[in-house]
Amino acid sequence: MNAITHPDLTLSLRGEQSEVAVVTLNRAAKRNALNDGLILAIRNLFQNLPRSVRAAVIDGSGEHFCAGLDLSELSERDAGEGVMHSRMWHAALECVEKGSVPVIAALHGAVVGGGLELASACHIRVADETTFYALPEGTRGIFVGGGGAVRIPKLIGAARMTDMMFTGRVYNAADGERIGLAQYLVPTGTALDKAIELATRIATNAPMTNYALMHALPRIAEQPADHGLFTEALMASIAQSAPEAKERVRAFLEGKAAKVTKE
Ligand code: 1HE
Repeated sequence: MNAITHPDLTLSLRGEQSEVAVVTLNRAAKRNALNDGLILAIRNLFQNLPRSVRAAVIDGSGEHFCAGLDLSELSERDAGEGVMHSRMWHAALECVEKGSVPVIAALHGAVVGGGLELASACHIRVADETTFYALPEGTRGIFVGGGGAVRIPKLIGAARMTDMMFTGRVYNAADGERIGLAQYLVPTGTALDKAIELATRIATNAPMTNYALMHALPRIAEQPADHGLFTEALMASIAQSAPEAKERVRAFLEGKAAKVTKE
């Protein structure tokens, strides 16, 4: 075990240049419920990914991706500690969403509560047919605290999230993809392979393009249109002036780069 791993959070490097990190929640006996140690380990790992890594995948061991907050720790906290706890989750998931590399969630089984909050901090979600989504916080007398109130409405709209929390509604894999909880729906048992395939492809992009997608696009989307258009112009200019961008465009003009083709 090196300094960035934890008994419940394993890291394996894939690809010819170790460019893809596969991060696995490894607490299957508790359905990968996220206790404080695991949340701090996620933060530490995403802050300290090896330099070779250009894209990452998060998956869960066992039958489920993640059962959310470890409820056995909840009763120990008073109100002030609850605020600090939620802020700890925010800091950790911020390291996933606005860290150094794009992150893909490979989903199966339960993606519930804080598990959905973790998945929604990733840039792409790939779900297999066993996946189901819920926010049981509503029926457990609590509220989301891991950034879900900010990120989940951006995926599915506030109305659907409100319904999920009011009623305990569970979305299956097909409906989850239809409403935007996942961008890909794949056969049972293949989410990790698909996520690694996507990560491997994303790792070949120009780093400045990936950086712009992770750090500029979400901010532009929250800016007033006039500010967003201005930020877009700055970001576009920075990205296209990188030597790698010029090489890629030249390769296309010389007939050496792939065309866009129908699937
Ligand atoms: C847990 C947790 C957990 C399982 N905290 N221990 N999340 C929830 O409300 C979801 C609660 N979990 C479930 O509904 C189910 O466990 C699952 C649908 C995810 C899986 O069902 P199943 O039948 O495969 O497993 P199980 O038998 O329910 O659970 C196996 C063990 O994991 C069992 O412990 P054991 O010692 O009796 O074997 C469970 O107690 C344990 N376990 N889930 C603690 N969540 C930042 S705020 C976020 C707020 C939230 O995320 S609230 C939503 C919490």
